[in-house]
Amino acid sequence: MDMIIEGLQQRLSSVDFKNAVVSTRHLPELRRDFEKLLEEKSLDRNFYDEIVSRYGLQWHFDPPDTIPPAKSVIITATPQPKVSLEFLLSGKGYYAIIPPTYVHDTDKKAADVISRYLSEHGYEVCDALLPTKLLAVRSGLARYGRNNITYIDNWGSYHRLRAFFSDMPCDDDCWQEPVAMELCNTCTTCLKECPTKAIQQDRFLVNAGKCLTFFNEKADEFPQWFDPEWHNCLIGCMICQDMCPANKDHTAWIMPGGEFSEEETVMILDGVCKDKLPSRTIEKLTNVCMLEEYDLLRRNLSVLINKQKRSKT
Ligand code: B12
Ligand code: SF4
Ligand code: SF4
Repeated sequence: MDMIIEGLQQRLSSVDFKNAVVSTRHLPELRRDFEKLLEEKSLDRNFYDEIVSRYGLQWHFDPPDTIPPAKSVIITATPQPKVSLEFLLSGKGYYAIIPPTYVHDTDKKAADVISRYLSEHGYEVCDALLPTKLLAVRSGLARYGRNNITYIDNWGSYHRLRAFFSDMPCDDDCWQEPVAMELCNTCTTCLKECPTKAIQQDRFLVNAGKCLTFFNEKADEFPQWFDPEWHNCLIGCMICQDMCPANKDHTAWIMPGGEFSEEETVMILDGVCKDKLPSRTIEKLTNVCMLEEYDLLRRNLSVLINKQKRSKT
């Protein structure tokens, strides 16, 4: 392996990141992977347009010109736990889980470490908006689960991915066909347990238009067919990850993320405008990256609290 790339790996691993580096010459192939899904209609174009506009997915299949011509893509992964929040209401405590990957403060850490290291060698770095799961798997850093989420040895799916462009050359890489975990050949747990049947036998790609996350990450009312009992996290869903045997050593990894007083809980449930929240509430929500999702919390939290109330009676 190139000495500079090896040094980068060492620097990142000293702060608990794993990484892979691939050449930008593979980007047309990544673009083709996508176009194929649209051509085969595994991905409905209208639905995908909605996803693109909701998440601002203007993919950088052509690297931006903010740095000298990019020659490589660096993909990083860092372990991440679930975060648990407690909300007090009518003298009782209600719990809400934030799945791994929603807390994104590690992105800046990855960028800083890479940027510092590469500048020592005369190279630059910038963010890359690319399909990170596909990149992680094609670079050999991760493998897909049947649930469409990526898995990394020792971390399971409890990790956050990120991608960066650099002008650092990378002539030799481990670019490969996408692979799924061997365990998925004999397991159908996620297929059976997904409450909305978004994971299907006849296709690998998750049916994103059925996934709980698709609904609880947008502010509209839940659709008629949606059973509120399915909702299991403050945002997103953990069923296909927590039921997965490849995650058995990680599912209990939960970090406390803060407690919200009765007054704060009522304010959230009443949908008090974000800028009218007390600074301590803003701080707590910011710490777990939930201030940016504030508009979703009123509905999502109330569904969770009602579910817990039902199970307590
Ligand atoms: C849009 C989006 C969603 C949408 C739609 C997802 C989709 N598949 O279209 C919705 C809202 C449904 C969603 C849900 C979730 N998401 Co999301 N999502 C994204 C986002 C922003 C873009 C992903 C995208 O468009 N992918 C397009 C699809 C086509 O790519 P793909 O899923 O990798 O599909 C490839 C494979 O299917 C492969 N393939 C096809 N056939 C076959 C056959 C075989 C055998 C194999 C091996 C592979 C293979 O080819 C496809 C690409 O060509 C990314 C961020 C990013 N920059 O990538 C996060 C991201 C992928 N999401 C993430 C997460 C965590 C989730 C949730 C688990 C959220 C949660 N905890 O509640 C759920 C999981 C749902 C699921 N089971 O997949 C993480 C993934 C982390 C990880 N370790 O995998 C990301 C990277 C965000 C992050 N901040 O970290 N998500
Ligand atoms: S639950 Fe089973 S099939 Fe699904 S991702 Fe995990 S190991 Fe694979
Ligand atoms: S995140 Fe939930 S709804 Fe989406 S595929 Fe997994 S289990 Fe199904």
